[in-house]
Amino acid sequence: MKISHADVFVTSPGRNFVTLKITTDDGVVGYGDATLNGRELAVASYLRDHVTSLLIGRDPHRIEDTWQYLYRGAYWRRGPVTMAAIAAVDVALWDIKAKVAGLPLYQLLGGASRTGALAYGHASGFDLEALFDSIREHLELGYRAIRIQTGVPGLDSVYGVAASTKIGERYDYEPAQRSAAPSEEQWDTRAYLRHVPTVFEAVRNEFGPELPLLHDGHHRMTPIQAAKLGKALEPYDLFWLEDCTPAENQEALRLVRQHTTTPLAIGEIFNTAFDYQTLITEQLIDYVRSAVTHTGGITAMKKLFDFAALYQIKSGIHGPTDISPVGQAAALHLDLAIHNFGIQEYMRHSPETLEVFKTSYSFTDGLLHPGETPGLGVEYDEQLAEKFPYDPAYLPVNRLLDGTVHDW
Ligand code: KDG
Ligand code: MG
Repeated sequence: MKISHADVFVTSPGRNFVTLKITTDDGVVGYGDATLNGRELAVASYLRDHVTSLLIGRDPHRIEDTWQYLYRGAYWRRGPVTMAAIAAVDVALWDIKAKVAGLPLYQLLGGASRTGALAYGHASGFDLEALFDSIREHLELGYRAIRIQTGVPGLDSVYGVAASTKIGERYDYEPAQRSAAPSEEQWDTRAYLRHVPTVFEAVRNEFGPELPLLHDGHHRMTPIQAAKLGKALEPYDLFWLEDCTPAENQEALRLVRQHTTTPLAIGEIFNTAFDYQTLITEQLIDYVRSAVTHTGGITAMKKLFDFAALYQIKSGIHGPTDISPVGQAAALHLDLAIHNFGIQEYMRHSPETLEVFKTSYSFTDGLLHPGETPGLGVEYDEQLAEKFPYDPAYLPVNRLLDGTVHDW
């Protein structure tokens, strides 16, 4: 069996996605997600201009060898563009292998370790009333764990707060705005630190102690500010506090950890296991947040989770709507198979997205399941996808009140 074609598709059914399709000489097709929010065309070019021709004639079953060939062979290692491109190839080859075996992918990863993957959804609101409505709506949909993001008094827009909290309108907070340049937002950490604990107190009073609650700090705090927030949130028993600092400085988390028992999750902008080396070996975090799509695919993520398992650190795979349904399905197969599963992020893709990407995963009683279709269980409708051409969109830029550019 040999790879005969490798094609890259860019489409925008509600938002931009990059998809790699690998076809074998006997007609088996595998898909990989190569979407990098706001930088989509860079990954499409990396694949089209430097990778697809190298795949033709290769044995699709040699997944590890192909991974090493692309990673080591390029000489230039790591980085979001490279690792998203490698991830797309890797996931497409796993899709092919599982289809040839006639098995859902999770069976090739060791089989199911659980009945389904606990998923968390995104509730948000500028004020408590809107936030509570959003939480109730998520509970009605069956969510059993919920991320809480709120407005901050004095700030017009805040990361993670949807324009509408009604699911089906603009419930999916989409930070990437369709325009030729990024929008700009404002930020005030002191106002945020004063406000957030009062919101969690109100949510616990209204919804009780059982519901797992999460919060995303989106890299906006210094280590000492993050330590302060972690301490302040301890009475509200968070499932995790995510991305409390910009963690390319891994040592920063040592300081946070010394001050708080609030569990820490990090890694949605990481792209290799090396980004976690200190965090894992020193047990400075509790959850690994990488996306399959951005961290080298199933092959790299399985190794990363096995490494984390040695230190009792669990998974919390990144699953916003800018991960395509192909990337989300890949995550679900891993979630079902690995022992150290923690939780899976699950925002809902728009109806247009789900018409282009036909999925076989399901959501029942708060648990996601990848389904039993051989392979990943996702089909891509090429003809329909052509009706949604690429439309530039950028993530925002954030500034402090005095105009200084800040992490967003
Ligand atoms: O592309 C950026 C988004 O994926 C990111 O902002 C979402 O922080 C995020 C999350 O936790 O889902
Ligand atoms: Mg996040």
